[in-house]
Amino acid sequence: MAAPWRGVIAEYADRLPFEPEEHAITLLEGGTPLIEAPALSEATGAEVYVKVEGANPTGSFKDRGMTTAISKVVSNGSQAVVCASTGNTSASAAAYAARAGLRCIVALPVGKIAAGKLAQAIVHGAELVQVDGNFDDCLRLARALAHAYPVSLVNSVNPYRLQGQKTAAFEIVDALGCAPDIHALPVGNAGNISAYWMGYSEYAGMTTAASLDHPSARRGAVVSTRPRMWGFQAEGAAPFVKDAVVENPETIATAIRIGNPASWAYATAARDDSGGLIDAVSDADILDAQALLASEVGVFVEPASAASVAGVLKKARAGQVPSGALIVCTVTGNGLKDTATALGERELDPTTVPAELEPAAALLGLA
Ligand code: AN7
Repeated sequence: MAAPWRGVIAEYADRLPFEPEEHAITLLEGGTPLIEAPALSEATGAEVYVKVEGANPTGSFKDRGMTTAISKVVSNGSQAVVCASTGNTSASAAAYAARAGLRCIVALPVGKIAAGKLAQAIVHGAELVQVDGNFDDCLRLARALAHAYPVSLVNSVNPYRLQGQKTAAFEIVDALGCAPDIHALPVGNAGNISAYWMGYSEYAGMTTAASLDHPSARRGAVVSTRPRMWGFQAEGAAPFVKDAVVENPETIATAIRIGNPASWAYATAARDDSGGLIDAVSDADILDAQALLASEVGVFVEPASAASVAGVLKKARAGQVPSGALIVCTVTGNGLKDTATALGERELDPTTVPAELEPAAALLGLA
């Protein structure tokens, strides 16, 4: 039997900037499923897999970067952390801070957080500040608090966040035995696309703009190729596509409702150095992709997560997906975080019958 998964810091210790004596704050994040998606392969003429990051302890990819960021905060002796969030960062920060016994302050855009994520922050004991503004305003506030007071910022501008998040690329190469031809993922604050590119590059023996100056980043090559990075934003929150800050971002995919991405330069480098692209998808396409993932692939993701799949389907419709290409789509967060959006206009009151065979069978059309 394979050894039990130990969390990303222990699993990739030789590639992360931690010393053996540093204590890892972990909830055994990572080691998430990489699932073949025949329905997507059929729709695109490619070979498509989904990396299911909703299987992480708090239900999103943020846990990979939070184990590293919070572990460093603890090593450095800080007692409190702060973050801005569209929901998943705060859920993850709250859980890891609770585990570490730290105070956790989160700044959230009022009224724009999915209910499940808000519940997570509250239940894990975070201190919430609702901001009358959007995520970009929240991040400005969080940075200012961390600058002026003894609290550590754990947004992805903290370099240890991207260090942890790069492990998802390692897992994909470890599972496939090679790098994919194309890696697709949603883009919000643009940390994750930068982190994946760093991970793929390190396995290929190369460094990137986002790499830390640490010897672990320069170990030998494991594979010789890297994927093209395909990032997808929501049309109403697409600063990369417009090549300008979006002052009032709007999308049903609240997780990526971000108009001024913090990792703008790293993500631009990831896109260009990989020969990739960052495009936008409509809210309608996002919801269609979310429904298709649920009904045909068997994976329930939150709306923002479906942007990666919506983007690949859009490119396939435009004839821009190379036939037979090996494609991995990261689906970043769990669908249970935002059931209201997923249910939308659907019928929620199935007909009631007595618990008896005949009426039930008749109703189901089985009789
Ligand atoms: C499900 O939680 O920014 O491009 O504050 O929750 O690395 O920002 C979340 C982002 C994609 C975008 N999918 O990733 C936050 C936050 C989901 C997300 C993204 C987010 P980045």
